[in-house]
Amino acid sequence: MKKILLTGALGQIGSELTGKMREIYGTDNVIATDIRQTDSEVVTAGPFEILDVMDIEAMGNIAKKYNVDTIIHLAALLSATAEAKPLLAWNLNMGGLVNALEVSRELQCQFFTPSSIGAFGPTTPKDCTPQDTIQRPTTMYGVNKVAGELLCDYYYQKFGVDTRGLRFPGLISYVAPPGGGTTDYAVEIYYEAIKNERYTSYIDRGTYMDMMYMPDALNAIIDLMEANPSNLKHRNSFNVTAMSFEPEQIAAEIRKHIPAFEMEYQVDPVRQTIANSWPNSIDPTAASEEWGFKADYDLAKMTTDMLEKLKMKLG
Ligand code: VAH
Repeated sequence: MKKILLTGALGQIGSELTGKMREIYGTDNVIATDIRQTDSEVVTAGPFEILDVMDIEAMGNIAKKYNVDTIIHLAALLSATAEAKPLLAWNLNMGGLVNALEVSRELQCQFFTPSSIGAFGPTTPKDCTPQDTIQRPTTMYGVNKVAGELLCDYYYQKFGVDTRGLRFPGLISYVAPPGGGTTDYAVEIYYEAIKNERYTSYIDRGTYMDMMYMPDALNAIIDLMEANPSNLKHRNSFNVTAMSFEPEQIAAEIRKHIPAFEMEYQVDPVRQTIANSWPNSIDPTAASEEWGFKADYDLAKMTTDMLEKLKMKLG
């Protein structure tokens, strides 16, 4: 049975991936770590350790203590925060990654870390962006993601570490709010629609970005990590997406449930510039062909579920 260590387990992905992995692999086989502790089920329902991913010795000690064979490295700063604090982002996103890769190499662990559509830049083909194409991002986050993809491929080729990754689009979830991302508007809008029946978007109308509902993201991570390695022509990282939309489209979908919903715009130039540098839509064919990737949620199905779950969560 797998023994899995997650870093950044209290983040947007980790908050849900931890529970799902504990359901599949057994609670005691999934060790959650994060730099802070909360009263979340991630902490209270199974093995949890405080870990600063910049401390390679502490990471190695935890991995050896639980005899892990898989590392899911999620701890990182997202695009908007990284753009505000580029040096911190370089040090944390790259320093944490190389530490996790080194521990994986030493203990012969299977390894996963997410990349992002942020790994593409203004010179990348914007529509149906291919799996293999130009990657000249103009953000620190994008530089981190491209360097991370190359580093993970290097650790596979040079040291035989079974590294795998996914270029995630914007992820939408109702459990843990995202923090510091550019696509966060597509999460905030649902909360504001229920609380105030209105939302002021910091991303301009007409700005298309790839998105995915969290259940599809969790399934993609697990399916990729369980995939037969002999079928993988790529590893770091696979394009995956479920939909591409612009703010007016998600607003129109919400109005099917909340007819009075109103959308306004107060564009944030920093996050708009980041969004403009990313693709309008990416091509997930390689993921589908090599390990059977398939998304279940489109905008309509996601909106129905998000509003239903948030109405319960927000009471
Ligand atoms: C961000 N949610 O906005 C992340 C993600 C594609 C976007 O990488 O930074």
